[in-house]
Amino acid sequence: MRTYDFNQVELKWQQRWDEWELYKVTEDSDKPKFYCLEMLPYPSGKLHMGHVRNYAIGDVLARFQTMHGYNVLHPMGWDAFGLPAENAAIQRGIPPAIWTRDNIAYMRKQLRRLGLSYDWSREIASCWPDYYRWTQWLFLQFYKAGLVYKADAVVNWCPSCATVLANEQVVGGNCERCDSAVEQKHLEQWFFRITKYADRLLDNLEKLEGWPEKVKTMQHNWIGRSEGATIRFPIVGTEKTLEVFTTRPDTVFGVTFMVLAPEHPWVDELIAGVEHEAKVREFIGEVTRQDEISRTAEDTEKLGVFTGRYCVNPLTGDEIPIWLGNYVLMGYGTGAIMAVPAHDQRDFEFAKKYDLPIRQVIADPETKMPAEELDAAFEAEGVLVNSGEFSGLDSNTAKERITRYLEANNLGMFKVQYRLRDWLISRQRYWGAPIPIVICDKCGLVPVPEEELPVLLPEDVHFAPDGKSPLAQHAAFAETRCPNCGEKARRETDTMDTFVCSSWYFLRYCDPHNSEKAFDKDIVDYWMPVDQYIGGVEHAILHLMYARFFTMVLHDLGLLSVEEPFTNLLTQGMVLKDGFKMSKSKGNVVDPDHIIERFGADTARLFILFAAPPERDLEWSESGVEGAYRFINRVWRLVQDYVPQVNDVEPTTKSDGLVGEDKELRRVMHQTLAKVTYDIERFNFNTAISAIMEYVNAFYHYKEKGENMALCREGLEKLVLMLAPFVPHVAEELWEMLGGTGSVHREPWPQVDEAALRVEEITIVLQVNGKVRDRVGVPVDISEEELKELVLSRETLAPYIAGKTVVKVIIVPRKLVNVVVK
Ligand code: ANZ
Ligand code: ZN
Repeated sequence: MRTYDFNQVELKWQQRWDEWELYKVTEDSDKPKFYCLEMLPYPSGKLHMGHVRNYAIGDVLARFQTMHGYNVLHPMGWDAFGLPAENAAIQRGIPPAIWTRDNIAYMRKQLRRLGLSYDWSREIASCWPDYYRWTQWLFLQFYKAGLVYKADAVVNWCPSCATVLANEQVVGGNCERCDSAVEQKHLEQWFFRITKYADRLLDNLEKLEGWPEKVKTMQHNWIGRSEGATIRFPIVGTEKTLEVFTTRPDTVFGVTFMVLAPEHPWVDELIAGVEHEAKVREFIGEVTRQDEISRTAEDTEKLGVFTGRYCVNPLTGDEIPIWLGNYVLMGYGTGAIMAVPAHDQRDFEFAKKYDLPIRQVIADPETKMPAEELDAAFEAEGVLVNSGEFSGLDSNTAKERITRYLEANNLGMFKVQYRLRDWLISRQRYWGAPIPIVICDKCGLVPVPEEELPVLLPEDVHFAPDGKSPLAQHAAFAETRCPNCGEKARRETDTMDTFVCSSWYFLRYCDPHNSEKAFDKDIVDYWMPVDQYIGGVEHAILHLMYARFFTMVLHDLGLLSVEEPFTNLLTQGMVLKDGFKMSKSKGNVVDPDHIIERFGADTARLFILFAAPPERDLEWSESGVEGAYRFINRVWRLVQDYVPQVNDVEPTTKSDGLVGEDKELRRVMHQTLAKVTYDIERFNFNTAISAIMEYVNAFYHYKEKGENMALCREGLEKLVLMLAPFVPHVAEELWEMLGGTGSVHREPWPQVDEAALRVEEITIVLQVNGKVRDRVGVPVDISEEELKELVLSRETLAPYIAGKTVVKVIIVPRKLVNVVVK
């Protein structure tokens, strides 16, 4: 008897798969396609368990769909630009290109060792010139379409990483990566005009039926659509009107002051020459050193200063003071607000602190009366009071009427405002795709001609943590000639946010070697959309939003047909150890390499898939891993025990003629198959595996007495086929032992024989005091208790039993029931 040697088995089959090019796919119009995609990893050095989980889930699905006759695209690649490579260069003097290349080589080996069914001929890395050439080309298409612009921006600046950070990369005022305090800084930056797509990104969410609700809610809130109005307040003594955005035009009669963001462009002009100008300037200095997040935090003290200027409330005619305040941000609406302290808590706190008037204009719809005194803002909607001709209206009607009044009098208009900002894509870093633009003194910003792409990233750069991009100091890169006028000019030395690179990689996988285009439209149209996308929930907002945006733009540019990239999305849970996410700092990391060394890839995969449903967090368990290993051994022995007896036998195909234990085993077999099929389709891998385990128990049980080899043959084949997506190597080995030729992964998924599911019925004779009174059909496996109950409640026997006492019920199994009455 051969023992299970996982190393020998796994390496043998991995080598065969390579030789056979088993996972290589091409477009095939005769087959339905299935695009199974897992989020590509950052090549940080080594795989962690989260990767293993993510990829094991995808692999089950890819293999399952292949067995269902789909032409499955299952690719893998590397999100290879980014900061860690540069930090390694600064700290350890290894060039980013080398560091990245070595990490990719190591991690690729790890992925192969896990036996994942990737078509490696489609591998891509975002840092390879034949990839970023097309990232740059896409940038230029966006540029031509007016979806890219350069503008001065106040940006989050990490002094330690010396780079601009997106708002989302600032956590609690600190850099997400290195935790240093983030500063605010003015810089010329490149933006993608994603706000142009805000409505579509929002509206389409409804159509994404295969996405988790929680992810859609997060995107919904991120886009943050608000309906309201802009209202213009004339500034006293000038020709200017101050415009605000409000969601509550119904409260306009309650405005008692105005607040501008300290960065508002009119501040300088407004305060020039006012008495306490110096004091105001000091305040501005203080606030602009605070970051946005702490400025707007609920518990941050509302601080402000009076500008010395007034404007007019266009509805009441009142003159009201203009203040500056820390809680108003330049990046939202118009950077100015009308303050309604009676109905907005922030304004309320501000008014209390600076002793500004509070006027209630919305009353509780029950009492319809203003309160004597408010101890907090009344923020709900209600009935208007103290609001002239609009008093008595409910908030909703008033919003509409007041907005119409403003529009009619040219004082404002209906407005939809989004929280979503344009996407800041430039980074003052080296290890990224260079932005393909030349800056010419005469011609301005000039796109690099497409035929000159890629703008290659030089490898001989000098790193110093001095806050400047190494590219800017690299003369051979930075100095160039203007493509337009031929004069000396400089290259843009900013590189692109890595999220740009990962916003279209799923398209390049479809046509990865195209040297003429980013991708061929027909080919992309064959594969897209991705049928199943699998990844971490940490990408619920940015990556998924950006990828959707890219797909919509490329659709609009006629480069592909779909408009949404991902039909179904699965966000997998974390891998925990002792209740915490595995992390170096907690010291609770389990290294996939060690698990594979001790138990093999099949065991690692089986454990991870069995331990929890994919969406839930998974608690690592040593004994669970051992259990998975034992189960594989148990299957191994079962098959071995039957080989070679079953090898030249034709498998059963029908339950006709089978009786007793034989018939029962075949029923369990097909019932298991039905359940496993149903469960895999719903990602309930854990319950699918436990059904297979029960089936194996039933098989061992049968083995003690049953000897129908045709039935065993069918049973073992089904077992190996059902296991194939989960434990692909050992399934191949067992398939081969059973005499299979070729790969088990090219076999069709077995069909459930509905007839086999039927529970066998037998006819029982019913007697009362020994006289036959009726007959009844019951399942073979009915218990004596159930049978007794059924008989005593039977109507046909009632006339013979009614009013009498049942003395006993005699049961002759599978034949007869005799009720004895007195
Ligand atoms: C007057 C008012 C009265 C407001 C009231 C609210 C309640 P959302 O829902 O997020 O769109 N606002 C507008 N621009 C702002 C900025 N740049 N910085 C800080 N706050 C700003 O919120 C819109 C509301 O947030 C606006 O409606 C405005 O305050 C404030 F009883 O205007 B409201
Ligand atoms: Zn020029």
